Amino acid sequence: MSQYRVISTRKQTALVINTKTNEQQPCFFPRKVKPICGDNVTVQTNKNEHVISKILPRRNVFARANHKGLRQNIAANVDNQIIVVAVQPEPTRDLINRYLIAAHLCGMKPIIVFNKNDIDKDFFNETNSLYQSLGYITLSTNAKTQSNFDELIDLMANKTSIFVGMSGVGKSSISEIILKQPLKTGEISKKTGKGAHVTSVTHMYKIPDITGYLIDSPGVWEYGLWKMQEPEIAAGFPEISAQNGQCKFSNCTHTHEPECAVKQAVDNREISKLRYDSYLRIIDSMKYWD
Ligand SMILES: Nc1nc2c(ncn2[C@@H]2O[C@H](COP(=O)(O)OP(=O)(O)OP(=O)(O)O)[C@@H](O)[C@H]2O)c(=O)[nH]1
Ligand SMILES: [Mg+2]
Ligand SMILES: [Zn+2]
Repeated sequence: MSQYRVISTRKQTALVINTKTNEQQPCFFPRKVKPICGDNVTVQTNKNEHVISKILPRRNVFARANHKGLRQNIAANVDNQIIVVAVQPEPTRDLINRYLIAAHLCGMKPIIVFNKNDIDKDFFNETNSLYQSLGYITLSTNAKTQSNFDELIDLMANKTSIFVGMSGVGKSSISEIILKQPLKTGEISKKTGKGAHVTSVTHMYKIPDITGYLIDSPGVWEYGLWKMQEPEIAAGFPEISAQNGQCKFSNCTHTHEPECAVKQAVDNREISKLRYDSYLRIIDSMKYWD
């Protein structure tokens, strides 16, 4: 295990933390070394200049689509993906499912946080039941009164967790509660109801007391999945994966094929129609990259 971990990057410099002493230090890196937040790195010091010489093998990488539909790395060595959604701004309809697909493909444990329950405590009742029935961990929180964060803090102990979600849902507000330190948070624009994109860079923080790391990331309006094939998308739906081997065709995409066990399960109401329709829309959205 390396002694240095990348907190954030900006152009040709990175801020790193010495994981033994907790001291922070800016470093340069050569163009061919491309460190990202969360990377374990080796640092060489000559005179007063610190240079990242090597990135140690990444356990996993959280990514998203760039503007061309290619995988763009966001953060490395992440255990938990904490998906924050709020009563306001309301999540776009496939957002949670897109994040869950990424969690599965990137090898992170997803945790769904329904924040701002002070605005409307019943807003997410059905959504919450749906994801709980699928086996996901869900929490209902309120960052204003700081209520209901004990379970989340327990889940983050000794782990690296990234907060993801739309701008203005409360990622930084929740991070502040966990870190017990102020961060930049912002008002939602009265005009658009959208967040104002307060957090501008992906930044890792050491959590006091519970020895874990927290990564706060800038909000996105729509989280884009990079170009992927149907089986990868299906793998992000546990209820669809559960039907593996049951369809007539072994390469069934569960979209148009006859004798499809998934479509059967939707008809029998064993699989939620909401989730299946979302699966179809996400597959369809891949056309956008062609
Ligand atoms: N009513 C209510 N407001 C909240 C809650 N959590 C956060 N807010 C408010 O929502 C606004 C946005 O919060 P942030 O924490 O900056 O949101 P963010 O997700 O970090 O936004 P970006 O950095 O733009 O991605 C702030 O005005 C917060 O005070 C909550 O539980 N209830
Ligand atoms: Mg923020
Ligand atoms: Zn099928």
